[in-house]
Amino acid sequence: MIKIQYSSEVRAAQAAGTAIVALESTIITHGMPFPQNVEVAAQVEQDIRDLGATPATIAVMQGVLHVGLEPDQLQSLGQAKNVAKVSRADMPTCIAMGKTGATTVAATMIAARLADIKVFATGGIGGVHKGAETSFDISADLMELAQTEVTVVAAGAKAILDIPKTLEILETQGVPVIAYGQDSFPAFWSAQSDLAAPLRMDNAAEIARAHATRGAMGLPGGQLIANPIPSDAQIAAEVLAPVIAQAQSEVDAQGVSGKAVTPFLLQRIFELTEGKSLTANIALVRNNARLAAEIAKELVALNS
Ligand code: PSU
Ligand code: MN
Repeated sequence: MIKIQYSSEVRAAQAAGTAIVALESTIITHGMPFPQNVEVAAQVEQDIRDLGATPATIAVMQGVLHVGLEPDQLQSLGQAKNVAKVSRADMPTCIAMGKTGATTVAATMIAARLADIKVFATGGIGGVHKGAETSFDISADLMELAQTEVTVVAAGAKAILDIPKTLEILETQGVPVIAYGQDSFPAFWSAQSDLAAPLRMDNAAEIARAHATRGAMGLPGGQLIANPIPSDAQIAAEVLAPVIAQAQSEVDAQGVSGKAVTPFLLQRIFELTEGKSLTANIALVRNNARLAAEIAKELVALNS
């Protein structure tokens, strides 16, 4: 078994059998600028603690897989330059070479399962990129959801992605996509989209039971919980559409490809909205962390 370095609070929660929520670190290093990235990461952790659960931010630091970061480790990761973005393909190589890497949704799910953590909160997942019919750019996050038993709470997917194709891949892969408390699939910056979500649940206990039922049936894979952004934090789709179109045209013009695409788009959208995208992002990540904490607590209750 791979060596895992647990934070002191995660170790205590594991010993006590209390609820733990995994958090990713690519959102810290490649999704938000310093210093807001560290402030938000610390705030999201505190939101989880305030609900009586324990946060476990996941990252590879100098070749060691960390599940839960101490405050000084979070600080140094948030300020580090040239941190690798590690997904399923890169996490073992990053560990083997003694490097530092921030984990994507896929890699965070892998680490969460190794640590027996069942629930994970993030902002948005990776998905099928626009133009995937020629670029073949489909995030490894989708295949991870099909094979790793973690419930992932996200605010849907960003409009930088082709959302209908993303939903189709998830359906093909047998991933339950569950909108929380509404019928439509949320569109990250907007609570509603004109796409119906495949499934709907209205409380954390139902989501926990569905997670446990999948496990009891021996089905591999997790669940995607699509939690709408709080209505007061939304940004209208009309405002973002031209921004996304511009960012996407820069990707095409500059030949950005592979794992650089998503960080490039996120950074350009932040710049082009003069930071407004970040304010919305913070509100929805915190909202997702709170729902994840409730689901994790329900799972503990089910198993006791
Ligand atoms: N989408 C967002 N914010 C993010 C990411 C995606 O709205 O921070 C990050 C996550 O870590 C996700 C990764 O797992 O980007 C997906 O990258 P790719 O598209 O290269 O698989
Ligand atoms: Mn990609």
